[in-house]
Amino acid sequence: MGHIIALSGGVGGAKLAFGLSKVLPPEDLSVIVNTGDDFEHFGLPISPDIDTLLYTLSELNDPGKGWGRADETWSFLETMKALGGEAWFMLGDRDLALHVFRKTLLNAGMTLTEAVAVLSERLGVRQTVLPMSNDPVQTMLDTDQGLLSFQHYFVRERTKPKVKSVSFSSSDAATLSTEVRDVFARGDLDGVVVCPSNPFLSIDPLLAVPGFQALLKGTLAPVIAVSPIVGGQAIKGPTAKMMEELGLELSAMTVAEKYKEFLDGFVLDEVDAGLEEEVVSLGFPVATFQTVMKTEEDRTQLARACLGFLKEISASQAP
Ligand code: FO1
Repeated sequence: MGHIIALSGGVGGAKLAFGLSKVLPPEDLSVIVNTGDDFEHFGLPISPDIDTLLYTLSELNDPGKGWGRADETWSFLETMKALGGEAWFMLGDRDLALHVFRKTLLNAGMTLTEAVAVLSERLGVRQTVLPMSNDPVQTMLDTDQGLLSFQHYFVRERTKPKVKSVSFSSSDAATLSTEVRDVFARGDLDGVVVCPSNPFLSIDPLLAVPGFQALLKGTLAPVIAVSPIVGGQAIKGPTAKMMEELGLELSAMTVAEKYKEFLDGFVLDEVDAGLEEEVVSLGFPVATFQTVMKTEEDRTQLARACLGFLKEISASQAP
């Protein structure tokens, strides 16, 4: 197998990226990550999904929460609370050091991609973790309580506001980084896997960066996606509530339709085998695997299955 690109949001996507990291040589995996959830807090740039990938791939992550570090302490947050400062966003002490360090790298003139490369190296991550763009793109939710940025909606307001629409501020002005272009241009690129992340909150920001969809449509390597919706239920996060509010059918078929322009294959969970015919009618092959990843074994098994599916698609497309 040559090089593989994974597209990921935070916790759900990181599970499959972790599985891929266990079955591929580290130099053969690049993960392009959503930065629409990024925001500034206490004057620090926070990149939650990038950090979830860094902590997951370095195995420093808190497996319970899925984000943040396992060996965390909370003195900073407790002190902030005691002072009457903002304490709704759980910044752990060790995590805080990473944010401060990232800020010093950015202040020194590095792009976000360069700063993430330094953080990867320091944390012992040997795979390539790439922000979707070096330019700021913010996921904004128009809700019954006004316009909210992602972390304000998701963490501060605990997804309670009713979502009317989702948009990505400044996405028109964002550009693809050289590193993202380069990884798609690799001659040994053997596949792209859209991880089971929220299509509307985690993958759409990537697709909103001008030129990103053209990379997915233009690559000769097969592009597959793993459904984050299993049995009509979202695996994680606010997907289900939000899709309902936006009037979208909570089905893997909605996801397949959304991605159909650039897909060469779609992965359904075993429980959704009944949808196979309907998805195939969109014009690409469908594979049915166990996609719910509770254990490390589940993650590596799904990763292997996805790589096998990519190989099958490539073989069927060969002249
Ligand atoms: N998610 C929460 O639900 N509550 C938090 O307080 C929180 C803090 C946090 C701090 C650093 C970090 O890297 C991630 C953090 N997350 C938190 C996760 C974050 O909101 C992610 O954007 C979501 O999990 C969506 O991917």
